[in-house]
Amino acid sequence: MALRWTNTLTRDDVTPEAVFLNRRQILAGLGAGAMTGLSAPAQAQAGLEPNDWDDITSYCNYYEFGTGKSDPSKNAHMLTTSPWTVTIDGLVERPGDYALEDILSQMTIEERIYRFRCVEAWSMVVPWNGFELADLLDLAGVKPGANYVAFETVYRPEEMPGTRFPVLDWPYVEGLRLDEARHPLTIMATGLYGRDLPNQNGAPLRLVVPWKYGFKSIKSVVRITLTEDEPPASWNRANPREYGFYSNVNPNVDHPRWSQATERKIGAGLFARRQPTLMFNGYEEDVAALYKGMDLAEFF
Ligand SMILES: Nc1nc2c(c(=O)[nH]1)N[C@H]1C(S)=C(S)[C@@H](COP(=O)(O)O)O[C@H]1N2
Ligand SMILES: [Mo]
Repeated sequence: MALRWTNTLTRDDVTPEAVFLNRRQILAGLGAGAMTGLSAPAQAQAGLEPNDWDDITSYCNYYEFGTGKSDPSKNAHMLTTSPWTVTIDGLVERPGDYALEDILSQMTIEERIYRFRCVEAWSMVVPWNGFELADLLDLAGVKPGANYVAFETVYRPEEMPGTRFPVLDWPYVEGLRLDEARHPLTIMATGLYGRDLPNQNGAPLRLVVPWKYGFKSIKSVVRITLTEDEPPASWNRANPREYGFYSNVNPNVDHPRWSQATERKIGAGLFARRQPTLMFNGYEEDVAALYKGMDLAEFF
């Protein structure tokens, strides 16, 4: 589909100064080298050695391709990821169908090494490549009155064998509060280890929110809608008692069926010690202010 907007903005025009400074401060807190986007304490935490390519691309959750951890790596090649269009609509100044290549030409792709915590008490550390969601929101121009960002995954039954089963309501949907969406740790990932994102990991464009459980990080995004009210989220809708809208990693709030206090790092070996799970997945210093005054046992 054709691009329905044009603009001559540069990155400096579309990046509000506050977000830009915030990113600089975060980067300034880093140890030598990599642009990981982590605060110094988050980076210093143990176990931030990235998982290897094979673990990251063969142990996946992408139910549209089956519910087994290895199903996505076997089936996701069926998904056509080019050309790709993202519809951005709702409370935005420039709604429309944005061709992915046009989006990418305006974004700065960085590497971010994030811990990724999954609700079933396993974790990985993933070197993503991507851009900040805030920059994409600025491209579309968020209107006053928008409080939330809703996301939708592509739904193509003929390419997605797992959608024959009513495990979830398809298409997969997720949502963030606008301030969570604009946080500099929140990225849209387009790659892994400097290579194109494999389909099983959500090609060509997926959300990564490193302080929340994995299911928040919706894959293969085709629609982003700015809304006034809290949008639906697939796992919350399927089982609201077990999965809240916020889905922040919180070792103090157990899942009804398992403890959330520790995690097993994938690839660390069968006999490796479980690691204590950190509040907000280790990003507490960066994100705790977003939830000041909220009862996180109620808003889980
Ligand atoms: N569209 C879609 N997005 C999804 C999922 C899914 O089933 N469908 N699974 C979620 C869950 S439960 C997790 S843990 C992460 C896994 O991401 P990864 O396979 O890249 O590790 O993707 C999330 N995004
Ligand atoms: Mo998950």
